[in-house]
Amino acid sequence: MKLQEEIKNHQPHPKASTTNILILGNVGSGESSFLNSVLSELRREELNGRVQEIEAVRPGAETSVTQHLRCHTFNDKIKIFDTAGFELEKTENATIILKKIDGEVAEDIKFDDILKTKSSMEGDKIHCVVLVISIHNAENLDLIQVYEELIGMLTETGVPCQLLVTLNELVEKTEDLKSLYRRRDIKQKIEMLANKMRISMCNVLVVSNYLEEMEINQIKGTLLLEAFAQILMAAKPFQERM
Ligand SMILES: Nc1nc2c(ncn2[C@@H]2O[C@H](COP(=O)(O)OP(=O)(O)OP(=O)(O)O)[C@@H](O)[C@H]2O)c(=O)[nH]1
Ligand SMILES: [Mg+2]
Repeated sequence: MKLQEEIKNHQPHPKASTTNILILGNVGSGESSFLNSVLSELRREELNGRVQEIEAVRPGAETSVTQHLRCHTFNDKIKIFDTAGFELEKTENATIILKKIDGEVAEDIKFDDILKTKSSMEGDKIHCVVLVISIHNAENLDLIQVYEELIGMLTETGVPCQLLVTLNELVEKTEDLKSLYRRRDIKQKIEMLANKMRISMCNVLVVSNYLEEMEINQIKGTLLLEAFAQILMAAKPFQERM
């Protein structure tokens, strides 16, 4: 309850009218699932605890299910931008998006249009980028290298970045989630990812998204809200420096 309240009461720094979060990752990493899961938690009273699929999600898709850059506003204070996941062979899409982050992104434009239009868009400055990766890619060195480059670019622009690791069915039984941070196998994989991507462990978050559940539950909910609260917190110092 406390976490949900904390997020509901979130106020951006006075220099920003909303806190703007961009979710980025490779196809199928769980970007839209994370958005759906977090919003289901935040809106749990009005949804009566049901899980809501706001953005479409599809297992095993090779090209991105999400086609447009889409903005979701929560409480008029938080904007979350869900993007089309990039394919490993086409990572220039992600790179170009990041290059523009210093500028702005706008809702509802087609992914390709973001790449074409440069300065004519009216949009929002991004205050934090959430890079999503699935733990099943923990050994995918090509992908890890791309993430490392993206993190490097973000560090250069000064935009805060959080790495969000989504779990898979092998490691996300309720019992596992209860003791998530005590599990050596998960911890090792995440530390290895952080190491290879050169991102501090304090900027790494782990969640298990709602997929087949009809209703939210406390164990997943706590992880999701903790992650989201940390994302909002990461955005603040950047807003202050704007
Ligand atoms: N087990 C498990 N599977 C997940 C989780 N998050 C995502 N997935 C799987 O990944 C699939 C794709 O998730 P999406 O949220 O659509 O991925 P996306 O990053 O938005 O992908 P695109 O929009 O296609 O670029 C889901 O249908 C699930 O099968 C998770 O936390 N746990
Ligand atoms: Mg998606």
